[in-house]
Amino acid sequence: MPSQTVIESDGTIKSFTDWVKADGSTDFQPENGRYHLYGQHLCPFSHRAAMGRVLKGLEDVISMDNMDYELNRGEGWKFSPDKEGCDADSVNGYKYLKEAYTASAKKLGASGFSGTVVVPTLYDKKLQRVVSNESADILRMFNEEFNEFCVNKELDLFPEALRPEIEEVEKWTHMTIGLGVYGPGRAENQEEYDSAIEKLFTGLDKAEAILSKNRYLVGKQLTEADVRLFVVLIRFDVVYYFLKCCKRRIADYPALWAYTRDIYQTGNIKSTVVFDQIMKGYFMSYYMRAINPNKIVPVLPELNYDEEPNRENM
Ligand SMILES: N[C@@H](CCC(=O)N[C@@H](CS)C(=O)NCC(=O)O)C(=O)O
Repeated sequence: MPSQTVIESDGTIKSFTDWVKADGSTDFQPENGRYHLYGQHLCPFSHRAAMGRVLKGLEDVISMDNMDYELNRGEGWKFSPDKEGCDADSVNGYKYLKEAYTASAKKLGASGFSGTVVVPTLYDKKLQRVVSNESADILRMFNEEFNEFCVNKELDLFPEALRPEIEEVEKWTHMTIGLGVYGPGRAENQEEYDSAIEKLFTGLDKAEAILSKNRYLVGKQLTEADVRLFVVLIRFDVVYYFLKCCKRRIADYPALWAYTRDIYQTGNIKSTVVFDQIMKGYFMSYYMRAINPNKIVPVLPELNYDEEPNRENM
C-alpha cells in the first residue's frame, strides 16, 4: 500500500500523514501493543490524543511516553527520564524525538525530515516509523480504528449523523479560541492586541451561549468538538490568562466553567490533566523566553475543578 506521507520536491518529508485503518486499506492495521504515542502534558494538541486514548480505554493497547516539559528551540522535544513525570524513550531509547522522525523519513526513501517535530506523534513499533504527527487525525484513529481492542467501544466521539455540525463547530472554536488564545500575547501593537482580544472573547461568548442551554457543544453527547475545546479551556485560567487574555477567566463564565469541570470529571480525563507540567511547560519553554526570561513558574491559581458541575440533567 503506498504511504500517504508525501516526499516533497526537495526530497524531504515535512509531516507524517498516514492512517491506522481497521478495514485493511493501509499498511497500518490496528493491533494490541503495536502503536506508541509520544506526548507532553503541556500541549493542548497532544492532550487531544491523550484524551482519546483514555476515553476509549486504550491505555493497555497503545503505550505512551511523556517528553521533557521544557522545550528548547533547535533541539526540540527531548526525553528526560531524570525529571519527575517525564519518560525515557521506551521504544528506541532515543534522546531526542527528532531521531525518530529522521529515521522514519529515511525509511520512506526521503533524504530527511524538514518540518517541525511535534507532539503528539503516533509511532508504529512494527514498521518502525512515525505514522502521524497530526493530533486531529490521531484522535479520529483512536476513536474509530481500535474498537476491536478498546474498553469503551460504544463511545463514538465522531458519530456519522453529527459530522457536519461537529466540523462546523470545530472550525469556529479553533479559529476564535484554539488559535485565538495565542493572538493577544503575540500582538505587536495595540490595534492588533485589541482585535485579538475581540476575536477571542467573541468566540468564548458564543460558546458560553451554547453551553448555557446544552450540556455539550453538538447533540446530546460528548464529541471530539468538546475534546478540542476542553483542552483549551483547561489551560485558560492557569496559562493563557497570563498571556494577556485577561479580559475574563473561564471561572467567570458560569456555563463554560461548569462545562470545563463536567468534562474534567468525566471518566479518567482527570488523569490526562497534569497542571504541574502544563505550568512548567509553558513558562519554561522557549515560547515564553521573551516575556519570562528567568523561567519563573507562577503559582497555580486556586480553582476547584472538582466542584460539582450539575450539568447531568441539561
Ligand atoms: N498540527 C499539529 C500541531 C502540534 C503542535 O504544534 N505541537 C506543539 C506543542 S503545543 C509542538 O510540538 N511544537 C514543537 C516546537 O515548537 O518545536 C497537531 O495538531 O498535532
